[in-house]
Amino acid sequence: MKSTQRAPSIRHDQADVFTSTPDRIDPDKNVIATYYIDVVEPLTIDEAGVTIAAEQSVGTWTDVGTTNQWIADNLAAKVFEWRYDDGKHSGILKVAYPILLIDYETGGFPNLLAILAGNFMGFTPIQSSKLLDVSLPKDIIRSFSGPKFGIDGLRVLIGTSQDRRPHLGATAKPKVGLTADELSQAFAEAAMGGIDTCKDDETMLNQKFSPLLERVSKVTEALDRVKSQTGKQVIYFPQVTTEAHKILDLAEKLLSHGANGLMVNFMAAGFSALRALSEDPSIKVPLHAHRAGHAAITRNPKHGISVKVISLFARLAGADLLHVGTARGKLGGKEKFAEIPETVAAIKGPLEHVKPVFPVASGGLHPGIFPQNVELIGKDVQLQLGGGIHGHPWGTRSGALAGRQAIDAIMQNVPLEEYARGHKELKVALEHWGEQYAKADVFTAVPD
Ligand code: CAP
Ligand code: MG
Repeated sequence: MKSTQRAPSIRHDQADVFTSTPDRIDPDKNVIATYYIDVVEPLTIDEAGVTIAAEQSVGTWTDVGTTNQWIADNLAAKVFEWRYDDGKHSGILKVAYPILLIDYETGGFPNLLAILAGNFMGFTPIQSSKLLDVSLPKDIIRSFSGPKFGIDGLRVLIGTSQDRRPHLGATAKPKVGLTADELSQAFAEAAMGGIDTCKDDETMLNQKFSPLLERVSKVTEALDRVKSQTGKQVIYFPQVTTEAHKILDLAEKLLSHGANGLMVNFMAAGFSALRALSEDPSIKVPLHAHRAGHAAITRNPKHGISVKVISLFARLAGADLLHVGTARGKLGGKEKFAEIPETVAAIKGPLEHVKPVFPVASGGLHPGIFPQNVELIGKDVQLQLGGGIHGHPWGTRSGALAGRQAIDAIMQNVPLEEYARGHKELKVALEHWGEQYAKADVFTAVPD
């Protein structure tokens, strides 16, 4: 078939098919992606933008006879704004993808990702490229249910709707190895100390030394026993992260064994796994979204997908709680001090009908560095501690007590050291961990 139409291709002499001006881009009719790109000379980023718009929509490396004018007029993505760094070979680029191009209804996240972060990321002349931000038209946002509980729903479950204090979460430590009995004892101790939630660690699933269903039954029973003494129901998020074809079945088993929450690592299982759980009407418990491994695609400042974008997608996919990083702790470089507020805004800010997500700060936390974390993230934060609870010199219960005391001090605007004078578990925690992760060294970042 020989086309008589002018065919959209990636050749720059036909760039007008794939370029536009900002005033002609309707954000209700286009997905707008912001990229950082870095290209080989003599290519400039705006020329490369044409290549991206073409490859990711209706062009390829040559004109093809199978195309037609309707395709060019309605489906071509368009580069419409760019900002050079030094020279013209790196900088920021905005591309608009017409909504008609995207099958968000059947294809959902896989289709969005294949378009927004697809083939071009490996193009020979584009040395690096990072999807920094995405703005979605209302019609696409409306196709996602988002979180079932979100911030307010979790606060109702936990009983903090009035005081709106930070929540305290415990993570199983060691990462793997405890038997079901040992872990249920540890979580019961943490519950006696005042945690609000507890969760498996992200590499635990159904290892032989701790069969998953037995673990869920035992932890649930232990937390129920604590509730009969304290009146407080702690939420347990066992891990449900598994293969796509097994995840709903596994969720059902965990729920039938008493789980009142579920944890999924959406970076390993995919956004669709999280969405499958959140949009299943029979799953009526909150979802803790872990992101272990995100750094493989987010950490390089010049290549990959930003934390902000993966967090926005996790919100759309239905995360009730989502890891956002820490203001002090064991993970992340200096870029996190800009990244975390942006991410928190993306997961809490207005987004049509989609509920705000509860941010989780995790990784090397101990009570002595709670204030910096609350200052950066806000009081809507779950302070999530593994080592910082189970590593307390007096044991897990004291670790949890110290965490709750630090939260009380923050809520009363009292410096931790002062509050610790009347609260011995906090005092011991502050003495034990001292300035670990509080000050800049090779193991932690602090703002300039
Ligand atoms: C924390 C943690 C979390 C990370 C995730 C861990 O344990 O359970 O997986 O914090 O990081 O295994 O390291 P500790 P992020 O409290 O003992 O450090 O939230 O940045 O995704
Ligand atoms: Mg972990």
